[in-house]
Amino acid sequence: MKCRKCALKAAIHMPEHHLALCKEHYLDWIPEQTERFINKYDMFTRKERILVAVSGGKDSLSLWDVLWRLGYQADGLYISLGIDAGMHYSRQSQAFAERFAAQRNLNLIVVDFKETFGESIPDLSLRTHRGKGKPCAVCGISKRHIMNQAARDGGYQVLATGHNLDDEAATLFGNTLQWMGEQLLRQGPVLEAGSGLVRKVKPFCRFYERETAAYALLRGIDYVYDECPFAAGSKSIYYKNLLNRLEADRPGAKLTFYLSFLEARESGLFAAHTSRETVQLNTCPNCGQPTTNEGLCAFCRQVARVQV
Ligand code: Q46
Ligand code: ZN
Ligand code: ZN
Repeated sequence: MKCRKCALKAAIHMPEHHLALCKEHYLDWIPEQTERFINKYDMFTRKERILVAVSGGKDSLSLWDVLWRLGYQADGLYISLGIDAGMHYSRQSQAFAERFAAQRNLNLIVVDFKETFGESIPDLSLRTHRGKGKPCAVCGISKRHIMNQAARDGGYQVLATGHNLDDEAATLFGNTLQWMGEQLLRQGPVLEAGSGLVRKVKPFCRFYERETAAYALLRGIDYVYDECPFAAGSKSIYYKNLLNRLEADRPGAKLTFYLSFLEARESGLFAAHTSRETVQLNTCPNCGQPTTNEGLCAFCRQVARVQV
């Protein structure tokens, strides 16, 4: 197959877009498309400061690379979770994030969870959940808390994450299976700022995972290949596998699923939830972040249970 633009041998074929491109044109296409999505969804401008949450994986590092190439003011944030039993996942992924930033002379903020809060995420989870289950619930609350805190402390207007279309379609599928109206209303390329929460954006939400992986590979970005060891057996991976089977039979199905959802949401399908969405937010007396709780926010309660 030949490149649509120059007739050289194609490096990637994207049947869902009826498009094949050579390496050079693919490495131009991804930033062009990213810029188009940034503008289409009013994500941010070149005057705003962006904090990119990087995990050391292909999506977040590729996103940071693309924003850097496009001339945006983007710094990185790496949260070391202390998931180091066996394969040293956290140490490995931090090394990839640091190497990436050093190669490009970019600013990477590192928050070491254990150093800051006294326990690694798995240890905190063991204590607060009495050893049951995985640390993902504790991890999720903690990452959201730290990302918002770091963005506020650093004066960033926007927090960008590397979620791709496969991630978004799997989340959408899970939310749809249970018709979770509020979650559906909040899911999208942009979650506006409000009540102490900075704007959150997902500039890669329309790229398939194989497209971000191809970008990282062709750009020579080194990233951590292994997933977090606690990801195995998750619902999200199960949904991704189901959707991959659908996509294999019907190329473009995931993209249609996600884009049709955005259109439906835009035209008010979940609008009934808007009024219920205006929940009273309080300020956590410990960290100053917004919370629906009276008193300490969920994160500070979690940490407080360990510190007593
Ligand atoms: S939540 Fe769970 Fe992830 Fe945290 S413990 Fe690992 S798998 S990193 S996205
Ligand atoms: Zn070409
Ligand atoms: Zn708090």
